[in-house]
Order: sequence, then structure tokens, then C-alpha cells
Amino acid sequence: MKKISAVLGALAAAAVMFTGCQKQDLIVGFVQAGHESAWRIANTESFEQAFGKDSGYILDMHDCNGSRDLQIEVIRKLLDDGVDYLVIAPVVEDGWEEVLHEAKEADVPVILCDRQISADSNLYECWVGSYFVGEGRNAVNWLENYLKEIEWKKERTFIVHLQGTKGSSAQKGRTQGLEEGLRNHPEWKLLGFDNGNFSESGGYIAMKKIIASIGIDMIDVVYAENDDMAIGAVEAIRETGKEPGKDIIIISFDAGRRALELVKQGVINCDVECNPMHGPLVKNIIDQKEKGIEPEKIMNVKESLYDITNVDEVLETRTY
Ligand code: GYE
Repeated sequence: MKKISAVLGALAAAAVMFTGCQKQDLIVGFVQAGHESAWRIANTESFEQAFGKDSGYILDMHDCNGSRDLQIEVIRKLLDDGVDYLVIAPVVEDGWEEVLHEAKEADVPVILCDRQISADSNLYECWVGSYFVGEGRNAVNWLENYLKEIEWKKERTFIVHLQGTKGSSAQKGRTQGLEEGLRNHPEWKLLGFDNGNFSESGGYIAMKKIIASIGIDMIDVVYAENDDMAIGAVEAIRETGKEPGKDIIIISFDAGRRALELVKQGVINCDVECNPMHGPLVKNIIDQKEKGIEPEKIMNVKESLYDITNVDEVLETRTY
């Protein structure tokens, strides 16, 4: 009897020691910009998967509904709660200095993903995302080639620009690409412009407004800064009886599945890919940091461009 209780006692002590040594899951606060687009939903899911059950982390995700001010409020709350890491997908580039100083004081490492910020780079560990100016340039390049290919004869090419969330890196970069194109091509004219805030309804309303003010007949090209706005614009164009993709060239960004189906149908002519799969990359950065390895300051994700010539390849495997 004595022997049995001694064994049980030893086992109990071992169990206590074992749980005592067990590594606690680290808490990663994820301050997501919002849920405005299919891209954003895919981005959130990528984090949920990478930081899911058995990942060794607990993801504390907050959807900040397109508000930078709400993001700042949430960050302060997460710092109060004592998170181990902060991952921020900033809505806009400005206004981050103060709260990032607070994170630094609290000794909480900050990883930025998706859009960038205009603050001192010592305030964050690293940034993971797309090269947005390059995306804009790729779209312009595609248009130059396409017009040659279809032997475009018009003296002037009239472009409508549907812009994403003002002040976000994705908007600034893609807009810069178009502006450079307009400067290099005096025969290209900006005919209409509105902000659609990266949402489908925003794109639809912006396109309706433009059509109401300038009519549909002169429009040659729509440059929509993401898929959701392009899909909204397609809807607005169809309501006029015109055929998007045939009567009007449609250029989009993101290359999510729904838009790629429209590329296949010839409704969207060109879709510049923007890769939302940041979750595993950010998890890898945190894993490395835990081992004392410092991440690269800037990490650009791989991306491509799709039109009717290569869309089939990507549709086979596109999950989002
Ligand atoms: O293109 C758009 C989203 O910042 C890259 O934001 C992101 C952009 C993406 O709402 O669909």
C-alpha cells in the first residue's frame, strides 16, 4: 500500500512539473483593417488558419471596420491586456507614431502587414505586403500592349478611374501607376474619377454617378483599383446596355476567384494579382523571433497578372 501511494505521489509530482514547464500559447493581437472586400476576407482567413488550433498561438482578431481611429483604440486595449505580439493591417498610412511609441514602451513587437505606414521604421519590426506601385505599373503596361494588340485606332483613349480607400498604400500605389501612365501617354485622357472605397457597392455607386454625369458612350477604359469595385462597375455598365470587356476595357486588381471567372468570360480584361496570404508569412516571422532570429524589414509577396491568355492556369487552384 505504502509502495502504491509512493508511486502515485511521484506520478502526481511529475504531472505538476510537466504542466509547470509547459509552454504557454503566445497571444497575437491582429488588428485587421476591416471586411470591405473579398481580398480582405481571404486575408483574415489566412491568419485564422495559420494561427489556428495547435499552432502554439492564440489569435486575438479585431475587425476595425475601415477605421484607423478604431484600430488605435483596439491597439491600446490589447497593450493593456498584455498581448505578446501586435500584427497591424493599417487602414491608412498616416497617424501611427504615438500609438506605436506606446507599443515600444510596453515592449510589444509590432508586425505590419498589407498596407504600409508613414511612421519611423524603428517603431515596427517589419512589414509584409504587396508592391502596390508595381501593381499599378503592371496594369498600365498591360493596357499599352493590349491597345497595340487589338490595333486600337482611336486618337484619344478615355479612362475612368475608380479609386480605393483614400490614403491607403494600395490606393496610393495603384493611383501612382495610372498617373505615370497618363503622363507617358498624352493621348490617354482621364475622363471620370470617383472613390469607391474598395467595396462592390462603392464601385457600383461611383460608376453610376460617372455615367450619369458624362454618359457611357465616350468611356473606353475603366481602371478599378480592386475586384469588388470592378464587379460593381460591371453591373452599372451592364445596366446601360453596354458590354463590359467588349465595349469598355475593364482593368482590376486582386485576382480573387469571382473576378477571375469574369476574366475567363471576357468581362474583365486584365486582373493584376494582389496576394492576401499573409498569415503563414507572419507566423513564420514570429516563430523566428521566438528563436532570436530578426526578420527582414520588408517582405514583398509574390504576384502575377491574369488576362484571357493565362486565366485558366490560376482558376484551377485559386481557393479565394
Ligand atoms: O486590394 C483591396 C482591399 O490593401 C491590398 O485592400 C489591400 C487592398 C485590396 O480592400 O481589395
